[in-house]
Amino acid sequence: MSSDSLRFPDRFLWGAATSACQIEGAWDLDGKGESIWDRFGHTPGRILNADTADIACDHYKRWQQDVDLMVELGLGAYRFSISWPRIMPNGKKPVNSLGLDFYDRLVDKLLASNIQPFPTLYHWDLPQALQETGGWTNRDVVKRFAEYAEVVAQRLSDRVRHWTTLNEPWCIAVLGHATGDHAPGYKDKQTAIVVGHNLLVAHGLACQAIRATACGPDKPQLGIALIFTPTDPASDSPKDQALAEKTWREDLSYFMDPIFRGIYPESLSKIKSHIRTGDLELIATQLDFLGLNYYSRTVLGIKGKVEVVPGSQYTEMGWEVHPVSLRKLLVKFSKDYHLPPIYITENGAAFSDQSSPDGRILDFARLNYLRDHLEQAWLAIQDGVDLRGYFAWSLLDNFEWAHGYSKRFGIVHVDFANQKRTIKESGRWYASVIKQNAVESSRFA
Ligand code: IFM
Repeated sequence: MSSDSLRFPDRFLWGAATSACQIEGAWDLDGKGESIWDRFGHTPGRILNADTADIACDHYKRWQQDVDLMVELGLGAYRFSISWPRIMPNGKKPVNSLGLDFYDRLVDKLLASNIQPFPTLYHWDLPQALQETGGWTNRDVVKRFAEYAEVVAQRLSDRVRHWTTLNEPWCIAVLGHATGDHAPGYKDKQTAIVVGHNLLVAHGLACQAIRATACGPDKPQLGIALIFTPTDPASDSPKDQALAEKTWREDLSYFMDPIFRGIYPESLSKIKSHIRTGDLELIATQLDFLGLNYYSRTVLGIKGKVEVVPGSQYTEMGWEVHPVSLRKLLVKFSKDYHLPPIYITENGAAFSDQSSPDGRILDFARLNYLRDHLEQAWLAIQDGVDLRGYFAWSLLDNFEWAHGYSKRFGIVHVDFANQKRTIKESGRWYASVIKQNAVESSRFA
């Protein structure tokens, strides 16, 4: 190792992440129920190129080969999500034991391979049957979610220690219910606010259910994964600065304030009429870790217009590559809130990859993205942030929601015509980082 390598703390957890709907396929196999994303994907016009998640990476059938890939990468942890409609096809009991068996086998193989399982209970694939009664807009869903959490914990908590309740409630509320880009495709801001609250109550109840049920040798570690896209001003004019500061404050506090302070920020005053006695205490239930998902920042100019920054690099998603904001976020949160340990539960980039004549996948833009963000994560640790691990998004190229298969985030390439997996150069590089527990500070061209 060279003298200018950035060494991470001992026991730093190196992982990669996926989600059920994005990789599993087998959308109606072994008793799985329909999810809102199955319905969305089968509705013409919702997803680019009329792609669906029906087959995705066929992980439901190829999971053993995928765990072997994780071993080859040297992962210490694997963050995946559990498909609620696979476990409870109608969103409530009875339980589909074949669904539970799938995750049971996966957890066993991960542990046998020295890879810590890091399941997320909800990564957007609500059972369609629950959507028929209002989905996340219907307060009843919170009880259903807690029952589901209990069923999964009963089966897996003897072996699973770290649990994430929800992935990115902001996306579920806003993209699913205000802009309509995601399933179920609602376009109503007020509905999104109600959904955000119901999600948080569901999170709190699920934490209680897991704590009451867990039967492992160690106390379960509970967390939630939140996505943050901080805002910077386009210029140093006082107007731009004030607007960016306001947006930063409102966006970042939307979920952080209720979870870590037990209050909603002023900007969400419309939520007040939906809060029931005990909700805020439930939402602010003590957590064992915070999962932070970071991809990019937003730059706002006159009248709140999103500006493109000259000279900046943008990913295929149109997201600016801005690693410094990751450190800024980590440091700011650690100062502003009383936080448990943090894991970066997602970070990565969509770029179109090149292949070399000898079959290698040359994705140096992704490699540099990961490298530069890890450097900022390392700096945040030097600043005193209690960062315990990092999960690259994503293990595999996969179904990128409304973008279908047009955007590739994987450190492993998937040829969707024949499901062949190839570890990309970024994946090989990441494996060497994991092996050395350190990042070299040189860049790749
Ligand atoms: O693919 C998604 C993931 O499901 C949630 N976080 C952001 C990723 C990239 O868009």
